[in-house]
Amino acid sequence: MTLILFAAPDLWPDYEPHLAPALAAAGVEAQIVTEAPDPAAVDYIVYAPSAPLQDFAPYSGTKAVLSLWAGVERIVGNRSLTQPLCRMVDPGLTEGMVEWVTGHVLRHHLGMDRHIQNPAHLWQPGGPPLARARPVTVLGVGELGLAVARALQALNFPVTGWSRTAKEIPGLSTVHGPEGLVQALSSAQIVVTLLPRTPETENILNAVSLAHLPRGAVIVNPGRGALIDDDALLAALDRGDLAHATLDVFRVEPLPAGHPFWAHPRVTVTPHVAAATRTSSAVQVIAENIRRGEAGMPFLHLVDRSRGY
Ligand code: NDP
Ligand code: OXD
Repeated sequence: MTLILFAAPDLWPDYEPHLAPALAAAGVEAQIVTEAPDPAAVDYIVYAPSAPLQDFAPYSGTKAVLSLWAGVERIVGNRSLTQPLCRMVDPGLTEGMVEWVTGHVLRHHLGMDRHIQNPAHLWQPGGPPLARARPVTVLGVGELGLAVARALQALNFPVTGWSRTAKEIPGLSTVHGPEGLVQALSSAQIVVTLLPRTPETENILNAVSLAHLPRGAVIVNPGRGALIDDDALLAALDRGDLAHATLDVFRVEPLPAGHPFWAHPRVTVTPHVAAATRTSSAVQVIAENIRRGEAGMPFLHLVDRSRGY
């Protein structure tokens, strides 16, 4: 079977030493290539959105496209892509996301900035409440949101999770749908957005929904930039309705120089670094999916085109 990697050229040296052994360990005999003179003979495409490939039609014999990214909004609507599309669910990526979110939530919960940025060397007594008194809402309780919710719960934050469909998750308070969103935001002092970008989630945090948050709430967005209406967010920050927004993802990346987020005193910009796909664990996921494909078993992490994630 032939596998082709379509990604930025600098990713190949990362993947090459790991992919072949992972496939061999999964019992799959593979020829790994970066160029295909006969696209119809390619069995699997490992794909990152940074790759120039946009026309999947010539890959008529391809059994699956395996995304290196968790978020698939840049590829899911591609009409030439008729092959099954699997997104990345990588334990290493999840671990990274848990660390990033926990760090940024703790920064705001503990009020760390007050002491780190203290040029006048003021002695500022008064500590934060315990985490048990700081309700957190996680928008999206899929692979990443649920792991984040569990980590925050382990620190005693009361966590509410919001999803599209109703969920019974032991020990986690969950709500769903539009009414659930109002409920989830109304009590949240910190909101973490881990939703995919779809037509339904675009601008889910807008002037109306943001107004449900208690004054002084904080937003931490490692999901996608388009989940938030930028202007509504800036207005809420300027009024002091929101205390801070920590943003990892943006409508345009890199965030253009001069964008108001860069200089806003209540915004922290991080450059889409919340959680990277980790080569050593991701190749295991790819190999397992190819093993399944070759054995005629259903693929893991299949994207539902109608939902967009
Ligand atoms: P999943 O598909 O596992 O989870 C998505 C969650 O969002 C599910 O709980 C789903 O609900 C919920 N959801 C989707 N649409 C709606 C809606 N309309 N209303 C309410 N809830 C909705 O995705 P992951 O957890 O793996 O990833 C989430 C996102 O994180 C990715 O799509 C990507 O954008 C982002 N990401 C960012 C990274 C970074 O470095 N900044 C790295 C990796 C991912 P339900 O359970 O009902 O289906
Ligand atoms: C992803 C991301 O979706 O890095 O994997 O944002």
